[in-house]
Amino acid sequence: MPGAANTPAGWRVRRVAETGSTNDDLVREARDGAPHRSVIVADHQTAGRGRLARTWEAPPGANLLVSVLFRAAYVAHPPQVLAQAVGVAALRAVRARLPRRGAGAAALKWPNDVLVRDAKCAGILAVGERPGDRERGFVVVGLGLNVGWCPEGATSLAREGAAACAPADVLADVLREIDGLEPLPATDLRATYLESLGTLGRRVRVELATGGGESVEGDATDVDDEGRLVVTLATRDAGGARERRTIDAGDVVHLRPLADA
Ligand code: BT5
Repeated sequence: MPGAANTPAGWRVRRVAETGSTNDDLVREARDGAPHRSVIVADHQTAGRGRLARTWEAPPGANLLVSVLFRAAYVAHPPQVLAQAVGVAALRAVRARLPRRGAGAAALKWPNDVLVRDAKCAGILAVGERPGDRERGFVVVGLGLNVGWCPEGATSLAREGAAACAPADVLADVLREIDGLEPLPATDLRATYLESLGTLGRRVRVELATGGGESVEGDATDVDDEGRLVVTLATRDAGGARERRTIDAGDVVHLRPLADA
């Protein structure tokens, strides 16, 4: 593939011209024993998946569509921490290609979206199986990163003024960044993730993944060790303390910063 020569050592990258979903393919291969650090990258997906059964769109050849496999035998971090590490790696890869002003405006949105000027440039979907099973357990982390194309309301490297580049070049950057992050102890990785997260300290609305259209609004104050977002509400409990909600899954809308709230 173009740029494949840049792939850092230790990754087994397989490129396919077209598939349904690189995540589905790699999960299947992982169950069959594919090795740690296997990577599938596609020019085109016909059934690209987002979180919560949504779809991920990209025209053939325009964007990075990739899944990476971490086997529990080789990496101790739980699924949400590996997803966070790939999110930070994607953010760094995006920042490195943006003109200086854009780089400062790039941040993660909980759980792992890469935003530039509050528009989505990349998203992550992690699928873990058999947690705690050192031999057969694994996590597949899928990353869709908009290089040359984005849908209405989102953004891409091209749209943000980055020099033209191939998705394969961005993949090499992302893998190199993961190389730097994966060996870090959990506490350092957590700190790096929290530093990268534009959501903390913001007024947010979270549309909950409960199916009933429920949402909560408040201040995003923490992400716990399980990767859940802690939102402090305006309402107070019987003791006068502000109530808190801990959220497993949902969609965050960044409202104004805390300072203006
Ligand atoms: C995500 O879901 O952000 C996770 C996306 C993961 C995609 C990768 S591609 C390689 C691997 N193989 C797969 O099958 N998936 C992974 P979520 O937060 O649910 O966002 C999905 C929503 O973002 C959709 O409902 C659209 O509204 C929007 N969307 C779709 N395509 C987009 C794009 N290219 N850029 C920005 N937003 C998009």
